[in-house]
Amino acid sequence: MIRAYVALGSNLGDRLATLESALRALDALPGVTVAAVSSAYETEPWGGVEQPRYANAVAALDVEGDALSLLRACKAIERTLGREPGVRFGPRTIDLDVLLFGDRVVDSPELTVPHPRMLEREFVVTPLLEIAPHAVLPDGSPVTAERAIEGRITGVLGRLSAFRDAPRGAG
Ligand code: PH2
Ligand code: MG
Ligand code: MG
Repeated sequence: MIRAYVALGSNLGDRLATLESALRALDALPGVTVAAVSSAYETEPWGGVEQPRYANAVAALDVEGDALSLLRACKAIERTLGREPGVRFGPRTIDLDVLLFGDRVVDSPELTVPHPRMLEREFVVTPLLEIAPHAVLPDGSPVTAERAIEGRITGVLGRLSAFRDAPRGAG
């Protein structure tokens, strides 16, 4: 079993309802259990495109399987929840990004893990450290907020009800 971390983001439609739906869909995947979920944060859009603020969160998953399968399942959930193709770094109904997959390094055309820009983004690092204060990168270095100056947090939207009582058993 591998502990993975996935970042969730939404800035179109009912953002919190979409994050909840994504968490339920992740937990419903065979071999995937949502083990913990951060608070939902409201964040400044990063990436140079004029767009609404995001709701962002991070989930800890216990996964039986490989990183590429998890990525593909995330893409399928994005489509199911109504994500449509759009501009790079532009607005989206739902975005699911694999941040960490145990201590694995993945460098393929389809997937790069650890997520290459995660440490620069407050909307990733703060929720990650909320649920995993001792998170480390595959090289053993700790995840810290020092460099997390993009995509700043402007407020806390609250806990997501779907998994409010996390941590949950893996059974
Ligand atoms: N996602 C993007 C582009 N910009 N900004 C914030 N604050 N949060 C995001 O999740 C985000 C973003 C594309 O994936
Ligand atoms: Mg993203
Ligand atoms: Mg993405």
